[in-house]
Amino acid sequence: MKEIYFSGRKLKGRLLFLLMIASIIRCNAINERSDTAVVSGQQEKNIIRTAANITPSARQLRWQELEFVAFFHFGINTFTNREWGDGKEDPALFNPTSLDAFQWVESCKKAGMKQVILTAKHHDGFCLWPSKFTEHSVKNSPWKGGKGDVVKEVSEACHKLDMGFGVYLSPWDRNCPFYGDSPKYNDYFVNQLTELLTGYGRVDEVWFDGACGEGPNGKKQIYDWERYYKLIRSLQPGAVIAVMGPDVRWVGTESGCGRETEWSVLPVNAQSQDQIAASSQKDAIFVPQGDMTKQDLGSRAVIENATRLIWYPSETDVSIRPGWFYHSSEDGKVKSPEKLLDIYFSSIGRNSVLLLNIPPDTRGLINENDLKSLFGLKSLIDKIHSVNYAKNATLSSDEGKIAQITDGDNSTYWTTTNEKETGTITIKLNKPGVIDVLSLQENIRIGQRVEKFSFEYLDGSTWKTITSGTTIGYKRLLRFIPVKAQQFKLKIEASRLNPTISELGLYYSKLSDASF
Ligand code: FUL
Repeated sequence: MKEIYFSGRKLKGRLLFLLMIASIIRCNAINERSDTAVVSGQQEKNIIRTAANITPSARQLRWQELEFVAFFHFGINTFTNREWGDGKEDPALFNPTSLDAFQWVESCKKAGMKQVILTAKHHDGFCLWPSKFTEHSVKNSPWKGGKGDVVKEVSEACHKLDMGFGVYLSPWDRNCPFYGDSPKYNDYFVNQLTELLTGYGRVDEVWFDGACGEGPNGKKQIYDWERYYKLIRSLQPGAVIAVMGPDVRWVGTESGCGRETEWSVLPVNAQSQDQIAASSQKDAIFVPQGDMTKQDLGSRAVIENATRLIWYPSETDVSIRPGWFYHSSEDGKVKSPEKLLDIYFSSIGRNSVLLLNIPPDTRGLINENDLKSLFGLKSLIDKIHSVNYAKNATLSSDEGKIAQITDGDNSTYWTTTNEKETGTITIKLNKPGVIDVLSLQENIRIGQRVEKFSFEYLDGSTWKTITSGTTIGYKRLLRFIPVKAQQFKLKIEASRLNPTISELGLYYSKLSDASF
């Protein structure tokens, strides 16, 4: 009895101890985010190991998988024929004759896009919703007798069509009299943000533009970014905050052309960012700083000098027309499907999300010319992806079984064993085939790792290089002159820890003239 009593107490004590340890581990797990890590003072090997294990947050992963997002630049500029309004416009000018937000969103869905972002307020301060905090808005326009709300119409179309919905809210405001009176404008901005985040259902992306044309003698507004971010996190926890935000980085150009070497793990060096992180317990917030236009943002040489690393993936914004807003003079200057396909390869194909602007016209419709190009692009993309020649091929590797890399599920993947940083995948077709596109994906759920790869074909008994690259990330697409062969080989030549490949596609775009 005694014995049992004692061992029972011991067991109870042990259980309590285990529970205590488990709860400590759990607390640490809650506080420890996988999308950021401190690396200051560490040795090179440890920094690379840490970088390889940084992964996207759930909201970043959802966003990355969208691949293709629409930007709608629409507002008072549409009716004044300008790109940057001065905030002095008469709201009476805003009068679309047949606005149909469903047409906008449905067209984007048909084109293969998964989310839209609307310019709820551009630099002119004119609000596309009837904000309580300004008179510069649709409520003082003749459209729908001042009872209209473009944000409502677009958000409802998105929710109905199962498309993501995002808002662009320009911090720079040329109409608001408080702009430059920092605390007062921050309150005004937070009030507007609150209206947008509480009145329109789920919001998936909040886009803060960094542009400000005030110049050296203009108004100086100190934005309370941390306050804005905390508000978004509490009201719309699933939304990514882009550009002047901690989740999504501007690729650094508006040409549609991203970097060939595009890392999603970047350093955050500024002291102030660590202070902000320390003051925020569970969800550290980093105010983006530094020059996003630099070519090398995440190489070993760059991250080795970092104090902290974060997952900070790139978004490529570009307009289908020369301008961001609609101008009838640009009706003949809409980018062709072929040009858009180049952009597709140099953005989505370079580890980025493509944010393509399609500005609705003065009727309040996506213009026919833009639709033609958009749908033209969609058929080119579909044509390329119609057959994945790797799907029925025999796949082998120096690491064994790899059937899961053509299953369309980017969470199943090939990798190496024993910390091997290189590896080879061989693809043998049933009969010789012609290909001119290689599509690769890493499993970013466990990090971005591949640093160098090459792709070869077997010519007789000699392996010859077709193409090569550096980073892969979420997706890497490469085009090349058509090659006819039966055997191909992907060689991962350098990686940060074990490389992964989650999907591999071999396609024939039939877009070049070469005939076989
Ligand atoms: C820039 C703005 O100034 C343009 O008007 C446009 O909105 C573009 C997406 O961002 O910074």
